[in-house]
Amino acid sequence: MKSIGILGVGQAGGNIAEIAASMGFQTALINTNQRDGLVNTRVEKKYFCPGFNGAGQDRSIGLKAVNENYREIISFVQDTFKNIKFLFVAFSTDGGTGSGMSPLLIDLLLDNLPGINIGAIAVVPDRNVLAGNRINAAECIEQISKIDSLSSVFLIDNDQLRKINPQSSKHEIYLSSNHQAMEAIKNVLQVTKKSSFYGNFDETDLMNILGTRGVTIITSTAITDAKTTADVASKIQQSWGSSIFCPVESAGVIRAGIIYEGPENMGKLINTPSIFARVGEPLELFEGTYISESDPVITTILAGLPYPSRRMQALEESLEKNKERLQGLVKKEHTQKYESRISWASNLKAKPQERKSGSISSKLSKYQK
Ligand SMILES: Nc1nc2c(ncn2[C@@H]2O[C@H](COP(=O)(O)OP(=O)(O)OP(=O)(O)O)[C@@H](O)[C@H]2O)c(=O)[nH]1
Ligand SMILES: [Mg+2]
Repeated sequence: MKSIGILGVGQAGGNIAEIAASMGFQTALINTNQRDGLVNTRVEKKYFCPGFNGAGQDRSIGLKAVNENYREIISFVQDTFKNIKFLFVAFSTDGGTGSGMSPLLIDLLLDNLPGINIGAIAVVPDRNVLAGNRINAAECIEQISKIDSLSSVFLIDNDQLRKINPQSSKHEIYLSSNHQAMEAIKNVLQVTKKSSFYGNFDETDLMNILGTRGVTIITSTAITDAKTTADVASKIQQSWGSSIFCPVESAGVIRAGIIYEGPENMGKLINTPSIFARVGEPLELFEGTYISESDPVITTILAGLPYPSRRMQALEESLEKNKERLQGLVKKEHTQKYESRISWASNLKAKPQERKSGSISSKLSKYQK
């Protein structure tokens, strides 16, 4: 895991870095809030922006934190990660710290980490988040998508688990999504360490794929029950829609990897044209075949995909639908006041008695019989 580093920004980023640290990746985290970052005990290197106490879902505060501390942050990242080939910046798109800091931070790191590819692991929120979070996510993803030299962007879709488990707690969803996403990256990196008689998928192949600009996904599927090449292709295509990443929506894969692990006979059912029929054949394909007696599993990596516009539309739709109401809420914030209908009644309120001081002799004579 030494060649890939994970830099978490904000709470979600720190949690992803925590899992990555337990898997042996080099990790670090940045936050505007010490209390959030301190819980990620497995991440050894931490930078807390001085003078901040969280960003309270305000992206402009995250941005300010980078503006005020970018020199220290860049040196922190340069000093922390040693001999890595790839750095992933991990963050959620709908909070304030990670979402506000990461686009500018990534852009600055691209100029200051020569020879290291930079990618992103960005969390897209689930269906239950409110308008403010949706606005943050849309703004952040737009900014990320416009960064010129940025390599693979993995979009962790919290809604993928929410869909299947509407009753799950946030904590369960977060933990499981973080785990599945890092597990996917760890697995392909581990494959590059194996050797095969039939075709290796090596680290250069992986770095080639991950170095592609655009959205990347990694998915695995067991093909134990498959009988034909069409069965295998359909299993793989299903995995592109049901992984932890935003489902693949449209054609346009630029670089791809196909890794087969399992018995030799099942490997024969892999037919590249039918696998890519839906998304178009990539410019380059890197393959690996690892024969073993374990259950047959196919892992695919698709890179250079377009941003998922339907998924983003689902996120933005509820804002569009509620445009007037939301604009009304904002206006109301600054104009609203309460007028009491019983202001006349204030006069009824008891007034403190005034104590009039009289002379002693007049009081004495008042009681005289
Ligand atoms: N997958 C995943 N999503 C998370 C996790 N933690 C938070 N989220 C998502 O991130 C959003 C909240 O963002 P945070 O990462 O807590 O925000 P932050 O970057 O710390 O920014 P502020 O708290 O506003 O300072 C939630 O609505 C979720 O969508 C996590 O560990 N895993
Ligand atoms: Mg936070």
